[in-house]
Amino acid sequence: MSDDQVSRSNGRDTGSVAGTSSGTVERIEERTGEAANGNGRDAVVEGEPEDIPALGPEELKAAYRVMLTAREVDLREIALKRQNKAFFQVSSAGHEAVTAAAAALLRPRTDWVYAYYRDRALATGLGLTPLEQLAASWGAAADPSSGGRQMPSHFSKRSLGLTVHSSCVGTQFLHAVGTAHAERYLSRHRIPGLPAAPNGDGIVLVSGGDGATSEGEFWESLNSASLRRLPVLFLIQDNGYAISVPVEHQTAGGAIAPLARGFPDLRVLECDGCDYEDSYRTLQEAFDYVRSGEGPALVQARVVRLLPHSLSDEDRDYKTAAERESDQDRDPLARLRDRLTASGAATREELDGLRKRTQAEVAGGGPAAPPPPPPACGIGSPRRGRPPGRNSTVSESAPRPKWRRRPPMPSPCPGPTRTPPATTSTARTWILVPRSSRRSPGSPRMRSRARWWI
Ligand SMILES: Cc1ncc(C[n+]2csc(CCOP(=O)(O)OP(=O)(O)O)c2C)c(N)n1
Ligand SMILES: [Mg+2]
Repeated sequence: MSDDQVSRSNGRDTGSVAGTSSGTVERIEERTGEAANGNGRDAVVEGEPEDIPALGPEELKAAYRVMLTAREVDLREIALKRQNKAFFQVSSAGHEAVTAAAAALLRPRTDWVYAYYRDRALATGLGLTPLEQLAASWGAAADPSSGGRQMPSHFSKRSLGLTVHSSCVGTQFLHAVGTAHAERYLSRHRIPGLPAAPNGDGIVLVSGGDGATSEGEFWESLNSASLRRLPVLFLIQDNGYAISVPVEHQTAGGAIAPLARGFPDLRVLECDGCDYEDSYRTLQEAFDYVRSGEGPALVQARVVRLLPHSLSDEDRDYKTAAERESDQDRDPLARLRDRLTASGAATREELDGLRKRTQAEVAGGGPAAPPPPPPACGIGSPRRGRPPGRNSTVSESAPRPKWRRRPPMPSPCPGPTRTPPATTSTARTWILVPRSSRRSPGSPRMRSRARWWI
């Protein structure tokens, strides 16, 4: 959907989504339960471009399977966290439609993907299995991302072109632009020792939240991508919050798309990220533009965060009951389920059966199945060494490095020579003395001066 086809509404699609019979959705709804009143967020976009055909029932069912799997993995991880078997949980519930659509449009092993922690449906659609995802939750060596050392939901797998990323929000944008630049450069120039182009004609999808667009890296990357007309698609999942900070308090004007429109050659589009078909159409237009080589694109997808920021957060402290309830009304999984049953593409029984099979697959052998083994060098171990993962040079049988105390550092400066100023204050004040000075021979002098100088 192009940006001139977007119209702002009061954010409520009251048609068919409320009162869904989906059990997965009901479980998420159980945490709320107060009357819906609307949260005033713009959500629904109208109009359909006529040149892009509607999706067929099989494509919609395939999308539903991906979204359902992602939701069930989230629910399983929440259960494991409550049993203290997973050490962290950050949910993608509410973000599944637009991310599943992105996965359907990507070419695995050709395109590059820089995901973020709400991209479970994207990772699932690309081929990251539920057990591979849960291995990260357990901190297990089988986790393809980091061998169990990264936080859960930091989806990556080399063979899928799903790159590893940091927990610092926004860092992925620059990595994505660098990759696009390298991809294009290597497709035009030969560098001895490097392949002609890592992936041939691959493009780069980078995904992030509305809050991450406040980071400098985001603007640096937009500038570079626009300047060089790089093949990057920026997918911004706007759920209205950066943890507890509403987007209106974080982003000038409350939305990123209008701010990005000044960049030359950057195609800026918006969509209802809770609606699979609208997301698919909009992303298809963006992908086509980026693949044509004309420049980068940015899609702002309006989504909802159906659960708190993470399981360590309490959204009742900053979202009203009415807002939480109206978020549930936009649940993308329930919407697609209703769409499938209303159009006759699937029956309720069929979808219930699919859900049972998905739950069994996610449980991976039943709820009592023991978690896979943790990494050989456990998290929290006082010993240092690289994990025995794919890229490691340390084998499990190699002797472990010995723990030793670092030698004291020489004092970086001998200390000032001037007389400390006279003070009339009798208040006691403190400063932090650097660790190196505390260990250095000059440290008693520095500590005594510190008392005079504040
Ligand atoms: C550089 C940096 N600053 C702050 C944080 C803490 N933090 C983690 S997630 C988050 C919110 C990000 O919000 P948004 O980009 O909208 O993504 P959402 O969680 O809403 O999907 C923040 C501030 C961080 N991880 N990195
Ligand atoms: Mg957000």
